[in-house]
Amino acid sequence: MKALLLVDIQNGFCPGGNLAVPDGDDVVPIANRLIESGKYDLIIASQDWHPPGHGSFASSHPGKKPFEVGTLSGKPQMLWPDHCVQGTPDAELHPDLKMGKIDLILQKGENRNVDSYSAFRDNDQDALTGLADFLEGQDVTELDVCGLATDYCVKFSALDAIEMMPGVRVRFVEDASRGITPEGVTAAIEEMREHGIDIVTSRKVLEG
Ligand code: VGL
Ligand code: ZN
Repeated sequence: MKALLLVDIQNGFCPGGNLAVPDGDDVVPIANRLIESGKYDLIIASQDWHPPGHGSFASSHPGKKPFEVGTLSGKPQMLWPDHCVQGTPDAELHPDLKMGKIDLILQKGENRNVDSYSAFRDNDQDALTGLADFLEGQDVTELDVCGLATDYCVKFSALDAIEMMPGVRVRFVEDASRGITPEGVTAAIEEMREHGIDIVTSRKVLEG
């Protein structure tokens, strides 16, 4: 079985959102082509889904500003603007995303004491979302990962996929993804490549 994981393609990470990724909405038409390609048996979308006052928000840390590093549950934590708060428009998947063919929407980041970049488990690598068991239960052997943001949630999801599901071929679809900073994207791609993740274009996926 082949699966597609669409990471956090939400208003909050698109222009106008609270944690806008440059050109984040450019991934939407490309993701839609992948969704409608008929190449996938299973399509999963993750959704960053924070309670108000989440510990990753700079506003929860007196004196701290967004994009400074703070501490969360004793560990260094990048502090973000308030974003993707449960039930707000910022947290909704992008309205142009073809939702009809998405089989599962997986919400993450609900525990206010730990951030959860990966769609598989929280940043402490402690609490699992159940995604690995779900994919293995569906006999998924190939997983393509794309979305927002390359240097955070996409990278950590792809790395967890390869670590938690040995034997599954994992690919990162580069043009269906955007990152927060160019340096972050370059480093993330290198790190994914080093861990055995194939870096591909949507064109290659669609032609393959
Ligand atoms: C993300 C920062 C904070 C992401 C989520 O989806 O990449 N980044 N929360
Ligand atoms: Zn978040």
